[in-house]
Amino acid sequence: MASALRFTSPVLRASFNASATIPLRAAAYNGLRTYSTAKTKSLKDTFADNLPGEIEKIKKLRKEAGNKVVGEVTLDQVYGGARGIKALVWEGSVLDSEEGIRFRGKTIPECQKLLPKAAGGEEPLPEGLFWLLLTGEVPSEQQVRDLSTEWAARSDLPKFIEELIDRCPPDLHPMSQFSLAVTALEHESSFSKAYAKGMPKTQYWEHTFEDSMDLIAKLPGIASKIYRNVFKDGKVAPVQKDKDYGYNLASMLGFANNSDFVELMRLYLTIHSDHEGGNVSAHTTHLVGSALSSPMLSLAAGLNGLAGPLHGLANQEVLNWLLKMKKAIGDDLSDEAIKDYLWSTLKSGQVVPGYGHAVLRKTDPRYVSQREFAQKHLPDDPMFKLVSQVYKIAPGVLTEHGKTKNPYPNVDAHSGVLLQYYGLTEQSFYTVLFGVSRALGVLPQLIIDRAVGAPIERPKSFSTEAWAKLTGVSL
Ligand code: CMX
Repeated sequence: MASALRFTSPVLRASFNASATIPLRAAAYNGLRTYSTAKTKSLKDTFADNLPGEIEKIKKLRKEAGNKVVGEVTLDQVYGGARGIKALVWEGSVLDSEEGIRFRGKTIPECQKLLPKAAGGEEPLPEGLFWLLLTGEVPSEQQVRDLSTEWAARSDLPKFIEELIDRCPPDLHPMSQFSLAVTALEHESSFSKAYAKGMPKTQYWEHTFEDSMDLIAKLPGIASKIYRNVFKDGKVAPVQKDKDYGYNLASMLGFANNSDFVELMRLYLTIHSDHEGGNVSAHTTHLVGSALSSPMLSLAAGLNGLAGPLHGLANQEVLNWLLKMKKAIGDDLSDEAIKDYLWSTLKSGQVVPGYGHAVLRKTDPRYVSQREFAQKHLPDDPMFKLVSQVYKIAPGVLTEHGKTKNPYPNVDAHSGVLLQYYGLTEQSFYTVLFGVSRALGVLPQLIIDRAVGAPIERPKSFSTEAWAKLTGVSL
């Protein structure tokens, strides 16, 4: 494996060679010998080869512009959830308020076109998106196939993780079970073991890479074990080593016989992955990771944030809300009936789930891609018709309500309806699927953070008294 590398930096070369002798990592490679014989360049080699150039870019930028002022901060921003404060570096994606997300400069439709697909499939494979996020390059079909094989090969769950999930009470929310299992995977962390042995900083990224790959590989098994335990017979189908990540997730959940659901999983995992660095799950993973907590502990922290109803849990809330609406209005999908229900939600002091966004000021392109999927695969589904009617009416009602800065739907407004159509009707599980995908977005940045030596994060805080003094206000 090492002979295939072309490190230009002596530091990296030394780092790679030294870490190749670490038993845990060597064991990982022993189990993955097939990849070293692949004709195409591996993801790790691609990242390693690009790294010196990326580090140089950051050095140049900081040398030439380190003192430049990039914005100002108002007191309202400080008290308003740090909204819009430019304070983070996130390489994988940038969110534009009007246009939506771009992954390494590419829109969702561009990714749908450019990223490799499964044989016979039309949706992008999430493996390709992960590659793009980590390296900035669109992988070849073979590279994506190799990554599918690698993730399948790393997917076995330690027995104690399965037992841990088995011991959870079925009414412990699936997101708590998910976070618990990811935290417990710390036991397997290559990063933590190497750190305890005194690894040098130059090796941080490689162990973070290995942990991230293991973690991603194991998430479908963990998610499926939770799903099958809580809602089905507890039995999980084995991973098929020659299949892609989305297929295996669908299969382990128990939906492999529906090729449209498999396609939905591929799309779902791709579009929910990354949404720049400031959202709660991404920022939390990055923040906790900045303390050099392992990828397992960092991701678990991010998942706990994703489990909040204003963030990822909104996908469960949306379907609950839609079902309640359906019960209340029956088959009457008239504009008036929808409008009345929206107002009743708002007047009872609740938010309309799936609508609004901290950054976006237009319909979320992740909503649009799911809508297009529905138009293609389930145009006559009554719940899709309801979602479409809400899309027609809600922006007007929310505008009239006058509070939200963005009256348009976000990603969570659509996903539940697609899942329930294929029989995945258990809403409390939906955020777990979001979490599997989110790992594909936040872990590349954690690898990058460790590779470029990002420091521990530590913004400044003041008490209200001190802010008042700073702004010349007497309280
Ligand atoms: N329904 C009713 N009121 C809403 C609203 C909605 N969908 N969205 C925002 N508002 C309200 C806010 O609660 C806030 O009210 P107060 O002034 O009384 O506190 C006001 O409008 C201003 O909020 P904002 O600046 O437009 O939005 P924020 O950046 O503060 O919050 C978000 C963004 C997503 C939390 C908010 O729009 C919301 O609660 N939406 C519903 C929940 C949801 O769909 N979350 C998922 C987001 C996507 C994701 O992370 O997965």
